[in-house]
Amino acid sequence: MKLVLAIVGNDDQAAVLSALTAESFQATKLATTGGFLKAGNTTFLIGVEDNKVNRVIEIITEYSSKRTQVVPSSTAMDVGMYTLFPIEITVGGATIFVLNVEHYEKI
Ligand code: 2BA
Repeated sequence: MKLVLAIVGNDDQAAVLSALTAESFQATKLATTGGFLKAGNTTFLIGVEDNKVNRVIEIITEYSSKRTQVVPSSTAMDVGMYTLFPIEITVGGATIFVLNVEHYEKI
């Protein structure tokens, strides 16, 4: 058995959790904070049989993979006015650890 520990962005956590539970994977969701940005993120603990680890990673990748998004940005013009223009930013992504589980039981 393995423990998949996945850190995903808060924007993606609901979709990841829905997809995991739709396929009957059991997950625990922790509210966590990134050490670098000090912004909230979500850590999932998912205990699975070895042969299902790849499917769990596929789901997490599908719903939290890095993608680009176009958002409006503004710049000041010399005449004291602002103009809006679109910029492309990268959002999403996940950090995944797979740990061996030495012992597992439910009491
Ligand atoms: P990511 O590498 O995608 O990491 C996203 C979040 O995943 C991290 O949030 C942290 O909560 C977790 N994480 C990533 N790698 C980890 C590891 N080896 N062990 C435990 N947790 C881990 P933040 O720490 O707030 O980092 C946010 C983003 O800032 C990172 O995105 C990375 O692009 C950048 N970053 C992090 N540390 C950096 C550093 N020392 N220098 C430059 N950029 C850094």
